[in-house]
Amino acid sequence: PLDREWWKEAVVYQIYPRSFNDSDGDGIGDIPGIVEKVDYLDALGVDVVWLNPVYESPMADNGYDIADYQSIHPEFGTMDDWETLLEELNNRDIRLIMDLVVNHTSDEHEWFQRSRQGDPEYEDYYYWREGDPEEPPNNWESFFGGPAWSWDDEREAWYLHLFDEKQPDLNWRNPDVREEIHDMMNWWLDHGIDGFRMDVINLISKTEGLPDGEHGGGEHFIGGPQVLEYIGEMVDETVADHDVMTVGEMVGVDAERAREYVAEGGCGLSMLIHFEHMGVDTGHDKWDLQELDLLELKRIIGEWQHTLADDGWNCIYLGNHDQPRGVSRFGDDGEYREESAKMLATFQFTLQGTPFVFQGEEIGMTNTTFEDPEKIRDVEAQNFAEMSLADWADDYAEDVQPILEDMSRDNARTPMQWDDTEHAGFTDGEPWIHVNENYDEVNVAAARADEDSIWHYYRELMDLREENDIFVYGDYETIDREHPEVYAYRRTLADDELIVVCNFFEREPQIEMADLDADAELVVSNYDVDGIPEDRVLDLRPYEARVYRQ
Ligand code: TEU
Repeated sequence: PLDREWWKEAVVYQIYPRSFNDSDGDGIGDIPGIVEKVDYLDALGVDVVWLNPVYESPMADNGYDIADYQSIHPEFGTMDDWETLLEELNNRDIRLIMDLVVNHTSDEHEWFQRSRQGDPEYEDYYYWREGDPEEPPNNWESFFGGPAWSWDDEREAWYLHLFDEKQPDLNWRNPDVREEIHDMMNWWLDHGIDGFRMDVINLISKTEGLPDGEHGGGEHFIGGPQVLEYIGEMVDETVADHDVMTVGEMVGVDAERAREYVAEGGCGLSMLIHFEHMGVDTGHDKWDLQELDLLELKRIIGEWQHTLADDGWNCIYLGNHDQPRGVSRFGDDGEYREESAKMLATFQFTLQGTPFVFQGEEIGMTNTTFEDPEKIRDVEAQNFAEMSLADWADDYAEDVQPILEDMSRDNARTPMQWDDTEHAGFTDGEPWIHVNENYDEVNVAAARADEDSIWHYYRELMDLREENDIFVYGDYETIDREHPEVYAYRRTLADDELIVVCNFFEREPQIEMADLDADAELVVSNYDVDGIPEDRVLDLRPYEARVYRQ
């Protein structure tokens, strides 16, 4: 019997609220703007919305710096607006999961304000170290570049921040901190949400004494000594009695490690967002873009598919608000934009796991341009540009701009392209970040009007997945692992079988599919396909994808 769960069968749609739809003309997307689009989400056919942070925040990291976990930032609306959103989604059988950001708060959170004043109740809510204001307490580095410590003049001490200096890390060793967080989570659960996406949740435990480390100190805070205990306790105290989904975002986790979080006997999460496949086209760091290593992609995906096959569950994504646009990165955003976006969607929807679709993917939104550094919005990209120009780059346009155009998180954060009117129909005001120039061609209205569009292709995949258990639950097996251009695999469930063939390149490779039946049924493809050749050698066109059933 299948180990059924609604969240295994669901398709999750990620909304980055700042860039989704602006209802009041201030140029910033908001919750009433999402409410205006619930029928859109329903028409697309998604089952769950994951909402990026909408809480009170000074917005140093677009809401991942939270000043109050139990209120909505006025730019996004009110708690009443949020209630309306939940109700309107639920009326359409769409569930809602919220972003839980508890590795750190904003420095403007009341806890930090009191902590920096030395209030005895709060003094140990964060990691403070006294000492020489010229020399940080250890050599840990921030994910956004530079040291992970800042000096606070008020408390006259250093505080730890693994991200921006406005994102101090919470001290999870302190039981009061953990209890506050559990209470807050229960408050949201009482409001009727269907789960959490847990931001960098495997960073919450740090090695006692905060010693120096190698490589920026990661070994002392990635999957730290008590991380399983803290997450397990959090699960027990909050979600355990609710039928909800929990998605841990985890840096530096491989499939074997993942079992400790999502498999039987682990700490109880439903699935996790890992980063392994985000490295298949980069070199020494995220900014160093290389050609896609398809064999490496097969190795990583295969490893995760096998390791979590019968115990645990995968989350399948190719892009989100922290990554460049999937079609620009793994496909082609020029001549073969439509074909490659459909191929990537085919791939995503035919692996075992829950697909996470990031807003705009369903219309093949692409990376954008940064010819003027004034267009940069993201703190990580800003730091990168500044540090590059200080360290090694001679010229912004020549050295920095091309890298940002490939890899900046802002690529994913340009406004959702609804139609071909001004600002792509996103706002009546001035958008907080520029709209991608291609909005007159790439937009929802055009995509919905064209039966062959990427949008309709996503719809078709969602129907297939809903109607056929094999898409969700079938076992996975790689075919022709060494083929350098084509990623092919088999899914099996009882005597049902799918054969998936994806060409990841513009080149036109052949692949021999010895096990393909002469009368296999073509279930879906991004091209018109003739019958199966007698010798079983398939000639594939640029970015061609086919799914057969036999
Ligand atoms: O991201 C975690 C994370 O590791 C990323 O910051 C990653 O290092 C970076 O984006 C690579 O470019 C989460 C959120 O998704 C992200 O938006 C936040 O900035 C970050 O945590 C801090 O809360």
